[in-house]
Amino acid sequence: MTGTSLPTTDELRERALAALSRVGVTPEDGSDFHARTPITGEDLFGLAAAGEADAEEAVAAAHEAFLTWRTTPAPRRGELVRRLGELLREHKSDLADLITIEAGKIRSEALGEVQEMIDICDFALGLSRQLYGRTIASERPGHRLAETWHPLGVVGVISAFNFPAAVWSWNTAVALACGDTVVWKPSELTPLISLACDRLVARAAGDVGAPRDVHRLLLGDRAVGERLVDDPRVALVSATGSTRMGREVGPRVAARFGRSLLELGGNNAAVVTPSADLDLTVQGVVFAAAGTAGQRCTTLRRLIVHRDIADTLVERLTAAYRKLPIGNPFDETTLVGPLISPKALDGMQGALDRVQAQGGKVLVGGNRRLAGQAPEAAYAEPVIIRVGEQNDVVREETFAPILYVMTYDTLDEAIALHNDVPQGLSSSIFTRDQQEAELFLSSAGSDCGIANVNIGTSGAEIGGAFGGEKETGGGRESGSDSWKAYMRSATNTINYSSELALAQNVSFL
Ligand code: UN1
Repeated sequence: MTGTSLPTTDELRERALAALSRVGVTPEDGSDFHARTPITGEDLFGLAAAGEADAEEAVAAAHEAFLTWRTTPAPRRGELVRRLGELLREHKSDLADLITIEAGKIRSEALGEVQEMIDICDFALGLSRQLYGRTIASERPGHRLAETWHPLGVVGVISAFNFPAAVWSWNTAVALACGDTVVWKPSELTPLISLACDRLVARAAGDVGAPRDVHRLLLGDRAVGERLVDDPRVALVSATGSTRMGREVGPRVAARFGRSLLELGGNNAAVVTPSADLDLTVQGVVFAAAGTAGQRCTTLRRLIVHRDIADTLVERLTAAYRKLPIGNPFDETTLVGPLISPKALDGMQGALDRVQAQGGKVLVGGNRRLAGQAPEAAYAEPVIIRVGEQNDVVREETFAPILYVMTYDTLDEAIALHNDVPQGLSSSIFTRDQQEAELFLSSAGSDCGIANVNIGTSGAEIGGAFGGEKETGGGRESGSDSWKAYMRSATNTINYSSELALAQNVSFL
């Protein structure tokens, strides 16, 4: 299937400007960098970038706003995220347009990303009435021991192109409810959706009487991100991106005793056992591996299949891959949109060449598509490739739709293979055998931050904590008690007696 014809860059430019204008943004003309669309691979228009002086000003303003925001009662802070959630609902279609235009996501996934933002606003609103601390039994008579939670400060959010809005919203909605303020440095590849999100927070702040500077946006390059990393007023740096980026950010923030929350690479695998429901497995695998053109950090990249069912499953998967409609992400029938850039396509080709040099066999996919119609764009057929047991390339994350298939004989072997990569974000097992499922979820099973049964590795709900182990960075964002990363706790000992009793029975004076 070749997919439908692509819209022109002019049409996309108009559509982007219309969406921006409905949200309330008039992009400031500039020539520092260009908004671009991977749909045609061409530039949309020039934009002005923030420099280091802007970063300084934004952090100072956000810090000033923090000093009042931290004393605003948390349920009142919740009103800001409630209003933001309302505005996101109102502009769901506009925001999805911008995500499709800039990140190339198909319509349904772009709408899903906005839904994820709406969901986290609902969550953060509830959270604003649930920032609970504990009371602890004191060992001393007439004493109370309590734990209280307090806002942390300015949160620097550094986000990636692939979830240009949802990952920002996980951080921002929770941080704002927690009494923090936010300075955001988005990916240079997705400035327009960032402008729209910033505008909606500003509108929400205006509507509920919160300070404008609870949120500031910095459209800029790496130097701007570095300012956030190094500024001691930025109490928490929450960064999403490559492991290479995290290796720089983590130590730099630690050197000033700041906090960091890192969401780095994923190189996620699924184990398929002989008892698996293959209809469900095929659907789950195709969405997780080929969905979003393989550009989620939760994308399924390694399939570890029991030897007895490998041929049957691979046959069904390759048949499904052959039918994947690739092309215009605005077309309702398209399932695979473009890769973000020609550089991503080169990375994909490079990985395929290396795996094949090590004996890997491409089973389906791998051709470039639509090059005649859009020479600057990067459309590619998702690939399934069978690899031998010894293949180093599978241990690296390539941000493209490549699924490596490996076989196993015993579940212990499958779990060892599964965990034998430096990353540890998401994982799943397809099985109808309860013992197998429980073993996979046990401490002797998957070593990832996310471990699923009978669903793929991607598409997590916001209610759970999101993040991973090992080179994924160890951070947890979004739901559950991830909010604790955005606050500081204090332990309070209150003596309501008239005696001064020392702990541990120490006597003095
Ligand atoms: C990411 O790819 O950076 O679980 C985030 C998922 C989405 C979030 C992915 N809810 O696939």
